[in-house]
Amino acid sequence: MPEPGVHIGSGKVRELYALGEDRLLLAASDRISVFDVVLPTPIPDKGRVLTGLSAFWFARTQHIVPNHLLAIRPDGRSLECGRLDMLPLEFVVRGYLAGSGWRDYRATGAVCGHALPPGLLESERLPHPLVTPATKAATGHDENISEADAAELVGREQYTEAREVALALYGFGAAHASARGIVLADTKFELGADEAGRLMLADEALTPDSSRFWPADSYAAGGPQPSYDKQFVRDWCERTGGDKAPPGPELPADVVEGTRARYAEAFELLTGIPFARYLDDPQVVRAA
Ligand code: PZK
Repeated sequence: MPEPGVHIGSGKVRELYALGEDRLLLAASDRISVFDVVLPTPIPDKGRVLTGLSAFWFARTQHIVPNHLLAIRPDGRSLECGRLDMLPLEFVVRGYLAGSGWRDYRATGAVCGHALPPGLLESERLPHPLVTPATKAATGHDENISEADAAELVGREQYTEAREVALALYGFGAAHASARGIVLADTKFELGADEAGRLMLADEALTPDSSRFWPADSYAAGGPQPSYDKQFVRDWCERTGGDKAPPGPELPADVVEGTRARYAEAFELLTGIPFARYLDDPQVVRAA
């Protein structure tokens, strides 16, 4: 096994290691978070699904923006990446009215300062996708900011380029997903600059952990939509009660298996590649 490198960061379900000066290792665990709480029961191969999907999208969006991916490790759950100067922003792109966007709209008639027509329904498709940037809070939750403030934070020119990239990536991902029976409701991107100052896509991209995926066949505006990947877990948590406070509940085997199957199915629908082939050889997602 190669050097894991020096541990330099933890996300809720991922770890970040330094590989020398200018490379990083992004490792995705099998942990799952529901209602913002990481559960004690892992979903086997979830980290591989997310890593494989990210690598799939990185390989297919290079015409929109270059990215930090250097290599997929043979374990299928970790990516070697170029170290970038990260923009201190998350680029959230919303194509549908869901989550905090819906709550914001119901309260104010706008989403993060973007005024919208009256009478839109929960989960309705927006007239056009919106970019709603957020600052990455060191601890706790990300804070939505206006596009004007985001532009001030990173400079107007860099902001304008990054928001166009985010919209193009969303458009590409949403069209690809839609042709395969999945609605990409919204997603978030993280971008950085390489040593030459070129904008690069980083982090994970267009995965279930960074996006809202809905099954297209049951989509109907006018209420909340089931999550493609986490709905079994959410339903079970709701049924068995609990206060959504940490530590979350242990999951029963049938919920684990059902959820694992949903992740594998999302991988197969989006990539067109049998998940077993990815497990056998993770490099299969890199071929165009
Ligand atoms: C970077 N994160 C977030 C993700 C964590 C933390 N290519 C890059 N260059 C420099 N920094 C980062 C990246 C990327 N990607 C990403 N923090 C820094 C993050 C996963 C796990 F602990």
